[in-house]
Amino acid sequence: MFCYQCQETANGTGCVLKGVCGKQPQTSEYMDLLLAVVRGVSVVDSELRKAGKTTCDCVNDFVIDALFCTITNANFDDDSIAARIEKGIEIRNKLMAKADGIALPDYEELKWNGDKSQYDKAYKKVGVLRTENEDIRSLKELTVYGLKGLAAYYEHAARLGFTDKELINFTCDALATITNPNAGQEELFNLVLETGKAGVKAMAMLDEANTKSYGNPEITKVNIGVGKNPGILISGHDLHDIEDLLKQTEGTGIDVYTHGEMLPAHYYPQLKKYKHLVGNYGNAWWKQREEFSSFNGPVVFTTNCIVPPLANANYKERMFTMNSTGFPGCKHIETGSDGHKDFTEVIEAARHSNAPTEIEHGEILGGFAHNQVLELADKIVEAVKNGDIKKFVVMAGCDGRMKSRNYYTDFAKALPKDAVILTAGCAKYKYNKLELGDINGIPRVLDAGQCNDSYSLAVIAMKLQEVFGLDDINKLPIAYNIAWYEQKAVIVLLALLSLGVKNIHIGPSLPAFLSANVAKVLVEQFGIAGITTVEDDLKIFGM
Ligand code: FSO
Ligand code: SF4
Repeated sequence: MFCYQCQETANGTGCVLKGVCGKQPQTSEYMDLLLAVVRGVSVVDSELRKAGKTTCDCVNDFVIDALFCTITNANFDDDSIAARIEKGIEIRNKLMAKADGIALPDYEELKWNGDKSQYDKAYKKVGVLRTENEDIRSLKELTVYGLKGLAAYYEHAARLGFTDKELINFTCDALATITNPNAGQEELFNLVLETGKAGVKAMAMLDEANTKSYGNPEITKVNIGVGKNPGILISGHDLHDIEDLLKQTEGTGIDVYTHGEMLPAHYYPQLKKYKHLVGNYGNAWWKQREEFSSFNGPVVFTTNCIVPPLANANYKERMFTMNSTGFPGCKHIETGSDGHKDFTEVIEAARHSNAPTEIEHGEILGGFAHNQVLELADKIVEAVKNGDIKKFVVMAGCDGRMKSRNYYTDFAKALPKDAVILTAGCAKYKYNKLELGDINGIPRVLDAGQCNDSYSLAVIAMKLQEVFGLDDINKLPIAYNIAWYEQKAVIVLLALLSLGVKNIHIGPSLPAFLSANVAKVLVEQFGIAGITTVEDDLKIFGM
């Protein structure tokens, strides 16, 4: 196996024996094959469209789901990945039959017949290392990781009825380009930037889907303690799933708690109205082994990030996966033909569970997505004009288990009192329980929501640019100190670059998949940088 798609990759270079995330070599190899099949489907889809022929709607869901299921910590279930490979081969062959008369390129991705007995040989030709030139490999992988993030956001929006065929076509065309062994550096670099633009579109679509379905997020205090009823813990990013769960648990005497990235569900009027959505239990994804043990009730994963439970984990039996996620031995809840899920089994498991064990007490504040912040715009602009707020620091992105991430807690604590943190994603758990106070009633940590709500932060920045009459978004008093872990953070980064944001610092380490030359171009063109020490970085950011 070879995988270097996430921040925790072994030795900062690549996982080769087993994933630090727990991914087994065979799972990694199946994923390489699945990605090759997705590329094959995309090449034919792209060629058919170029020739003015119709393709097949089956491409849409297949490509999105397959990309999503290869994101870090989403799926550890080889059988479910193998099933996707088989489905993809069928789709590719169906498309190839339609391409009769079109000269298709001579790619490995169009030749493999999907023979399961050949998996262990076939993956070698199509994995990440198939591209020898490390700069070309870097640009291709940067594109595909961005597309994985895009696919995740697309899927959530699609489940709420929002789709965009242009985004699907872009995804397939981009995958077709990276399939070409002769694609050049310039073409691929432009593709990376185009992927960022498509990312903005996908994030805007998800923002529209979430807010049209559940209302605009509003300032909300979220309980972090527990009640006396048994509970169901729901993690991940899919708001459609939590709505289904809230509807089905209403009046049952079972409470619903959010975990990790599901915390922002509390900010939406049409979700917070459910009285039995009682709180957020625990922290970011990587603390789940302890927190799921003490939660006592069933846990449902709507998306990544799954940490493989230890062999003696007391919660494996009560762990359920959904959508693109999977874990061997865990129950997978399918989406029904009406687009909804049936949580009967989860509810039944909750009935036989004890109430959660309290691990902390109090409240956290959030709900500062663009609409809410723009309602406070006058107050914010006044505070900036009179010097009470001197700097905004975007600290969006991911949390993770590496000790080096304590930097972000220290950085938040060390910020001058006239700085405000704008956050989104699970990175916030590094500082959202600190008492950082407020400036003229404006909290010093403004949480917009999930990682996709980084879009909200961009909207806020563009609004401030307009209010202050600036010709360049980079003239705003905003610093970007972003933490990354997996591929959704990649599309967030590419999206910010495509909006013209410069001098973004990313940590706790730079991606292993950026070759020295690609990193150099990003530094020269966009001012991308890593992190150093809290003290030095504060100086670099002019604080
Ligand atoms: Fe965190 Fe996991 Fe949202 Fe990621 S939960 S790490 S960036 O999936 O997607 O922020
Ligand atoms: Fe390693 Fe990250 Fe890939 Fe897992 S996702 S195998 S930790 S690089």
